[in-house]
Amino acid sequence: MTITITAFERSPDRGRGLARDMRVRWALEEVGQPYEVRLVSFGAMKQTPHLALHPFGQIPTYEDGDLVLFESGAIVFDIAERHAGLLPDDANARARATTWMFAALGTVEPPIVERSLATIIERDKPWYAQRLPMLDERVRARLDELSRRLGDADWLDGRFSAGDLLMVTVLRRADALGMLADHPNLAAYVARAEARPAYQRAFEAQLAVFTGHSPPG
Ligand code: GTB
Repeated sequence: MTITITAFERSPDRGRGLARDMRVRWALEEVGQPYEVRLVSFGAMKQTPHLALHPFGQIPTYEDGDLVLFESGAIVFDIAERHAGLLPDDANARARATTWMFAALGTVEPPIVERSLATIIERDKPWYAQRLPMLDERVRARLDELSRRLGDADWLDGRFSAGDLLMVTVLRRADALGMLADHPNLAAYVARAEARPAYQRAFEAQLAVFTGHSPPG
């Protein structure tokens, strides 16, 4: 049974790989699992067939035989648990990699998403100009802390793991806001991850949805 995921029929990011199907595609590419993509419109996302897969009417979803999952973090975790390549075998190293997965989604992603949404949703509100510096500061503080911890290491804890995969997808959203410029080690970390062949295959596949051209190969 082929794995099927869902993604935006028309992603508002215009193929920049910022929507959360990107992390699922990338995880599947890292572990060498083929997958199919069902594209959904904003309307279809909120209707019964899709709501049966995703209670909140969002993408991505993940179907593998009888198994249906939503929440990109849980999907990446399940892929990493079932297939070699994204989590270390050693129990302690595995727990640390899992910790970085939670840190990416629970601690680093929220201020970046809030900052990102403010520019989209609140730009015309009277409080926008006053609120923006506070939102920027929250992102900057997290990036400072993460940058200090990463230092000059290639990855967050030894070898590349699902923790790095999620963290990089989160940082790419900060990069799209121009917020990695003050943290060259984080920018280099993102570039290192983006150079991975699995990342590039995933990126090309989601870009092909936007351009309408098949990905190379
Ligand atoms: N916590 C969930 C998860 O991790 O899977 C969040 C899923 C989620 O937010 N999905 C978004 C969605 O379906 C798409 S990724 N939104 C439609 C809706 O809620 O009605 C978020 C996203 C959207 C657009 C950009 N962009 O244009 O840059 C980036 C990220």
